[in-house]
Amino acid sequence: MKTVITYGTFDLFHIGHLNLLKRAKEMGDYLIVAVSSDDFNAIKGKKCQIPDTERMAIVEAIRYVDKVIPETCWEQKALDVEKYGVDVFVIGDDWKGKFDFLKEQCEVVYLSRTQGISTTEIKKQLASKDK
Ligand code: C2G
Repeated sequence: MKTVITYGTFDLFHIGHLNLLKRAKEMGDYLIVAVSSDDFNAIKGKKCQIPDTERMAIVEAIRYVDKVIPETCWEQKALDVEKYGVDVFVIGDDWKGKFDFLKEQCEVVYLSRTQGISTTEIKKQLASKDK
């Protein structure tokens, strides 16, 4: 069994997130998704609209996803790769190069992002409609 892992906030879930998870699953047989906790997002400087419990439940309900774990710190990736016997680490290419240190433990793949959609953009559009 080929295990794939990816990490993300998945706030205001959208097609860019879904495309990433679909393509990540296509790289193996078992997909683990680490969803950033609210506390960790505060460290990342990201303010979420949707609380971590709900973001995890939404990701868990997606057919491509086999297991959801919390992402609580930057350092957990190397430990997760060992703990879950991960073969492939996947993330969007906005992070290109940032996780190359994992290449000692597993394959590292940066997938192209879906153009024209982002949580930040969704928030901006909603905010401008309120004006
Ligand atoms: N994504 C994408 N296309 C978009 C938007 C997002 O492919 N239009 C991808 C991102 O590249 C990422 C995943 O969807 O791989 C989740 O995106 P975010 O929720 O924005 O994740 P982020 O906050 O960047 O968290 O430790 C890593 C971080 O937790 C990643």
